[in-house]
Amino acid sequence: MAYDYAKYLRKGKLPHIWCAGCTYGIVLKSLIRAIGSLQWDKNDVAIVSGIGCASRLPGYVDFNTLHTTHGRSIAFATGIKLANPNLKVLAMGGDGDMTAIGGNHFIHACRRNIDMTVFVFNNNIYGMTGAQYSPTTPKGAWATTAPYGMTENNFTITDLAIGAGATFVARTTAYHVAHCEKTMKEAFQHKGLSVVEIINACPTGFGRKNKFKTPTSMLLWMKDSAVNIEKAKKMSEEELAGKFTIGVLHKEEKPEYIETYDATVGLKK
Ligand SMILES: Cc1ncc(C[n+]2csc(CCOP(=O)(O)OP(=O)(O)O)c2C)c(N)n1
Ligand code: SF4
Repeated sequence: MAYDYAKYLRKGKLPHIWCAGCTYGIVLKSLIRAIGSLQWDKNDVAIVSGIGCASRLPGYVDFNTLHTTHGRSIAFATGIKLANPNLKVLAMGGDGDMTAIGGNHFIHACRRNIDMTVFVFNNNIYGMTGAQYSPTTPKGAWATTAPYGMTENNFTITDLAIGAGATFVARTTAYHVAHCEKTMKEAFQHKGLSVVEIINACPTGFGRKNKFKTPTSMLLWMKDSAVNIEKAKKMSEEELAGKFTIGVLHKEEKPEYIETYDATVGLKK
């Protein structure tokens, strides 16, 4: 039987604005399935985004949602969680939103270990504003602001998150739909700050100018380049060249921010 996505969608907000071949729609469906299978009440979920193509996503889903300012979703989400710790809070945004203008909020959320989930939709570019390079644009890649090729070194989002103290860090892709849903679920169930980098395709802004002639070729690149972290442990450096890992890359238990705060100021014994 087909999955009933409709009960989680705001029909009045459709059709969506994403380009044909954009993978954000695939990820939106994974998100709905992940939350649906956890059987969370819609009213208990708050989804917050900044600005960008990725950040349009909460507008289409029927939860408590907030579309905020560029790079500030984590700050708003932190406020929501502090005001109502019973809510399940998800902050989401593109690589530009989360690691450029919102980079400061990102690292400090990881450091604090507040109990919420952060999804970074990494399409290697600023999609919405016309393909300017972001902190994840690979060296040498074309962008409107790097017409001769990107010269800066790029972030590895998951390394950044682990280094800053996030207690659950994972990577998945829009191609690996079942894996994406499973990883989202695991992140939601983790107590503390969880970060999931989701590799996405922006055929309009990135693909067609970076040797991906079709949206399909971008999905095939994800299929061919992703190696499960468990398998990667048994592979040599040469075998892993040009590949990236998917799966849970880091997981640990650490005191959660709100519980620590409440105990420290005497709100909870
Ligand atoms: C303060 C501020 N600076 C710049 C912008 C312009 N702006 C809107 S979206 C965006 C980039 C979004 O890129 P990314 O977060 O990677 O998301 P994508 O569109 O690729 O999903 C920028 C620079 C803005 N809205 N506000
Ligand atoms: S510009 Fe890129 S990220 Fe934005 S909707 Fe189009 S394909 Fe998707």
